Amino acid sequence: MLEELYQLEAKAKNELEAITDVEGLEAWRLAYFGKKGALTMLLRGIGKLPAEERPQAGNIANQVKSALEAAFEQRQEAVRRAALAEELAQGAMDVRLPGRPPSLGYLHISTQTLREIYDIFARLGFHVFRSREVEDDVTNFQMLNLPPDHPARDMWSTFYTTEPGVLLRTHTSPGQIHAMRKYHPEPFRVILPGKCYRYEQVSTRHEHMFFQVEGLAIGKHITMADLKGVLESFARQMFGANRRLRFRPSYFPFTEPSAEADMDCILCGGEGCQICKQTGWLEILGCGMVHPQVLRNGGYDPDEYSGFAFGMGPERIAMLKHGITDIRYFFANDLRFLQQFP
Ligand code: 2NL
Repeated sequence: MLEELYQLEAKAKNELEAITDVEGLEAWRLAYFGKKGALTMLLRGIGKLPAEERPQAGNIANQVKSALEAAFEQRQEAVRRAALAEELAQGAMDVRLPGRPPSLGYLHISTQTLREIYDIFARLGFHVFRSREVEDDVTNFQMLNLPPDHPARDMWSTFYTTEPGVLLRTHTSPGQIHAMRKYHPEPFRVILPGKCYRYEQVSTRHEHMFFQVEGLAIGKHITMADLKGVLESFARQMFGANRRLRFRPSYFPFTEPSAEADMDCILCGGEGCQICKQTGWLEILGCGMVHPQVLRNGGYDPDEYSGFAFGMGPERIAMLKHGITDIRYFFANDLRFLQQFP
């Protein structure tokens, strides 16, 4: 009997060592501890032993039983650990995702164009003069030869405020008045960039806000030849060394004479095409010699001083340069448009 118990213990432990899964454990448990298990049967047999053998056999049987129970639990724990390790290894994921690259900002296409314009005029001796967007009627209109009932006021649809005589500037020209009043009687050259506002009611093809860049040169002996030379230099630096300009008579209340400057078409070079509407020419800005009364309003004596002025829309310049077909793209803030000009 004792021999049988020891043999059973050894055999059971051996088998247990080889078990690697839950099913094997359960089969082993049934084989030894089940109702008809080998150990159960042996334990039952103890009762049939002669009385003097029973205590010792019972003792050993209990030791074997405890030893096997402990061995079973140990093995069960080992199998569980192995299963968990396996599961973790199978479901493992790489948490080292690549980082998100920081997206670099860049300047709006209008700002880029403005800065190109500043650079070109800086080389021609013009500095940037900044001025307010909220103006008074006197500076925005009257100082520029536009008295209250002047019909040319129709050229600008104006945003008026509830404050009498206070409005949003319709062009950057009032800033030029501020510049003249600041620098008179010295000669000077400035460009004045900034936002302007128009109360567009009829057409939805324009924004209510747009940029303008005006230039003003005041001095003794300034002539229209200076105006033409400066603007031709600008066109060539902006659009290419061989560009040609032509000047067409026009009208502005604050210049006399006034002109529109056209540039030979950058697409067809003058042959006639879609963008120049078969004319061969593209209108790029308005200009003229500063009206004597405007010089006087700025503090200059027109008998001694003269000057030229011009005004352009940087969005229009950018549209020509980059082939942009609608001015409303500029401030619609659609990234699909803006990202084309990084
Ligand atoms: C245009 C035309 C122009 C001016 C602006 C100006 C300013 C003063 C005196 C004289 Cl203080 N002139 N500015 C002159 C001619 C044309 O702008 O079509 N701009 C988009």
